[in-house]
Amino acid sequence: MGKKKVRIGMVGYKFMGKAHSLAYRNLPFFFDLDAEPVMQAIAGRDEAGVKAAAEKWGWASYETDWRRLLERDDIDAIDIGTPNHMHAEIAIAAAQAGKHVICEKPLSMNVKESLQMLDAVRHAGVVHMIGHIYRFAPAIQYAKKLIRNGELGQIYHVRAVYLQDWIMDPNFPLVWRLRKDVAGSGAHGDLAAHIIDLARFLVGEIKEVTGMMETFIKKRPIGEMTGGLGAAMTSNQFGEVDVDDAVAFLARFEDGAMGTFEATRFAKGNRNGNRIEINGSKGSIRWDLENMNNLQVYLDSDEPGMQGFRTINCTESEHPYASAYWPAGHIIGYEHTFINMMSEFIKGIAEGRSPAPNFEDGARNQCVLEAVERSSASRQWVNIQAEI
Ligand code: 4PW
Repeated sequence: MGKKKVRIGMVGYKFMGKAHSLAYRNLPFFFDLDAEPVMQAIAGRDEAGVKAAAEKWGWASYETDWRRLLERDDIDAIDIGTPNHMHAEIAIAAAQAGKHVICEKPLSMNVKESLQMLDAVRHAGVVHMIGHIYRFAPAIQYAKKLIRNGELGQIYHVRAVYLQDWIMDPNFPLVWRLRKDVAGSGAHGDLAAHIIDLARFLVGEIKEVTGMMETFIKKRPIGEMTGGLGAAMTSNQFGEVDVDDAVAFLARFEDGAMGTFEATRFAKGNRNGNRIEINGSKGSIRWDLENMNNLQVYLDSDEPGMQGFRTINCTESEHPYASAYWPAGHIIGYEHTFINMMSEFIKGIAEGRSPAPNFEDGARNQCVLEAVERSSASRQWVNIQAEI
């Protein structure tokens, strides 16, 4: 009997469309699963653009309206790689049409929408996932294993930053990622959402937060994203930036740990500096995306005189996902985190369960995001009210 086919309909063909397409295409190269993805159709509004993407990346067909993907009975799962304001509408409609869904982060524009999305996928009984890819780095998975096995002891500190610098030029245009009506927030939903996810994955739920948000450049020329994190001006007019350029917040975790989080697009020289450090009663770990195969580990149990942070290259068979690729020491990169995530999505569909991180994780994450926004406005600590 042949493998079960999971026929994918992808919405969006820019940065995330490309990353997800590559993952579906390469997945069978590296993972021998009971099911395999079929790149059935990709959707986007601009016909020339979406047609070119379909041809280049190997999609069997294309649509210029995502709703057509839901009407087609040769599509099993919808992959949402659009700007954030479209996530809820597409995900809810997909679930109602009986399609499994994977959605880029942040899950939606606010907690209300995220809860509606969670409700829709639960009600329809479809498999759901959210694209927090950094969990799928072997080093992060291994850190989780160390923490779960108690190697770090009781966790006291989580210190996480996500630093970028691609919008620091005051003439960098006002693209969708800088518009509240399309993105919901700025560095907060785009970057802080990732480090919140890493912290939730590695340490647990956040109980309360206090934060601040800042917009350093308040007006920018109108423009649009051109792919990746590139952009072009489309007019000489200026518009108001109504999202944050940077956010910082303190957090208390349910198990007593304290956390500091910072996400910014104004940290010169940091192209994609996603870093986390966790300190426990018996040890610590440090991870940096720009060196993503390495995990730094300190363990008290090391012999006196030999104690210190050691650097583990997480490419051995003990490191989750690593052995799907190359022999030890043959490193992997950013795109492999997408392949690892898609392997879980396809496996989840074959087995009829929603792997983590799923819409519940997305909704819990959104509760933290929204609490930080409320705290920044009120200058108060805010409890996380997760009605999930
Ligand atoms: O994962 C990151 C995003 O959340 C990406 O690598 C780039 O920065 C694009 O958006 C954010």
